[in-house]
Amino acid sequence: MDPLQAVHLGPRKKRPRQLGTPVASTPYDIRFRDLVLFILEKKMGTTRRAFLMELARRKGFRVENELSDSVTHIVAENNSGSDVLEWLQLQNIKASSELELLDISWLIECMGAGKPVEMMGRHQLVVNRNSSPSPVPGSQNVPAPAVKKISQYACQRRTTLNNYNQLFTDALDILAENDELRENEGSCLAFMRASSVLKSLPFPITSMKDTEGIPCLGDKVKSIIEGIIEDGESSEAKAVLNDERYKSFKLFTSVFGVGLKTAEKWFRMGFRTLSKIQSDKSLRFTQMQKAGFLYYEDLVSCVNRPEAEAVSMLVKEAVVTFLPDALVTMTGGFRRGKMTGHDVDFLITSPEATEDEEQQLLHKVTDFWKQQGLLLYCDILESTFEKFKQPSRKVDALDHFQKCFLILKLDHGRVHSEKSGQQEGKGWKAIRVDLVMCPYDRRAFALLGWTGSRFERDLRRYATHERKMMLDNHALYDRTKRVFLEAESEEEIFAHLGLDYIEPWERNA
Ligand code: 8GT
Ligand code: MN
Repeated sequence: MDPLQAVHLGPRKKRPRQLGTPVASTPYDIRFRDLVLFILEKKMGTTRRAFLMELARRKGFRVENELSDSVTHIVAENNSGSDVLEWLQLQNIKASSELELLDISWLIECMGAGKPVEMMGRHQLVVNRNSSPSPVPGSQNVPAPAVKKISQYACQRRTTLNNYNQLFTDALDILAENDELRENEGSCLAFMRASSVLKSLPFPITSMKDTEGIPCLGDKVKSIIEGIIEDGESSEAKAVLNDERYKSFKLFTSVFGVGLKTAEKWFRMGFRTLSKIQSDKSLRFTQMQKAGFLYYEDLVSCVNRPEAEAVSMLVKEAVVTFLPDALVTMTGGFRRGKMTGHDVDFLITSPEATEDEEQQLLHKVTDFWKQQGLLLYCDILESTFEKFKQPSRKVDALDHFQKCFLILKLDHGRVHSEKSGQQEGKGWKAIRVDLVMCPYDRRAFALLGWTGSRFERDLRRYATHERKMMLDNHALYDRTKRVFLEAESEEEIFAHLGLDYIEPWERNA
């Protein structure tokens, strides 16, 4: 039965006893002793509240009539987190950081399941600190910051693409990038972590008071935030954007196949433009760089979602021709819900394939495209995967699966875009595509790794420092028990690590 219906249409008979009677008198057995609920009457009304309390108690939940210290979960309807905090403040109650503020949808789902269901981001009430009330004289101050302590690890935060602090994170990302190319690792990491934590906040920062209690914000970062609050822009980031070296590195590394080393060399040689580099007779380019220059315009214009979907069809069609049971999953930024990307990433695995068939697939698929004239560039890296190797200790170590880095020719005709009639020009677009082939029993680890962002690095860091485990794209190893922990899904990996599951679209850290 639809749990919503169960609540809305169910019997609304009044409880025989008065509200306010001690909970001990409840006639129902308490089955879930870890949670103590309190249902807020505000905006819900007495009748509906009484009904929900009765229903929850009947299902074995402990529900308090009055708010007390023992309450662990406050459930509210049509209230924001700030509304609830305001109400608590008026009651002279200090909200502890342990207290969960949840929307009624969570309770309704619990009623449907007959037990507590996992609290997801959509259930949690958002506290907008800017709208939180000023302290009432004489009352205890409700702590202004978000009710739950923000973790220093991205894998314990939910980071959607809805970034309230882009003004700050754009500046911090530029500063991180500048430090990366100057090989200032410590400073780069500090800016990246700060940017990442700000991306997870459910409210915009408007004053320095808002930054209190947020981890990963050092003095340098705070002074940058302060500058942006005062001037509406960051003078530090602006200086970087005007810096010769930074501008050249950005330009040079925008060519496929050009990394920091090559960019550094060209900069030192005095180059400042791509055209001068391309026409210089003394320079030698790799095959990758040649392709990078050849398809430059297409590759710098980002891949959009209709194009990514069209590539997905192309990949699936080719893969199942050779391995009908193969599973093809789009990973990377597109799996996290991004609307654009610099490439399209896919993970391929097959439950039935022999090792030989597995090894042959990427070769067969790319040969197939070559025959059709769709393969503009191809570089296959063979697998160096070893079954019993312990996961790498390095957070950004590359994986050992067989993979290929490609540029494919995508015909406009294959793209189902809103903007139809884009038939001018050459009729196709060059697209960067990465394919990874992994053994079937490692697919959950590979998927988690290739879904990416900072999230993945923090997951590994968390495993190492908080769980004495080692995680990489291939496996999870428990150092205390000295065993490999297997997983059929990403959910199982989170569970092994004792973490709440975070959906791919909440991993945009
Ligand atoms: P994008 O939208 O710019 O394409 O961003 P993205 O999709 O998030 O990043 P990506 O560079 O395309 O890589 C996808 C994820 O795969 C990243 O998180 C990256 O860390 C991860 N990844 C691995 N192994 C490897 C590898 O060997 N090469 C590359 N390029 N990425 C890898 O786990
Ligand atoms: Mn990608």
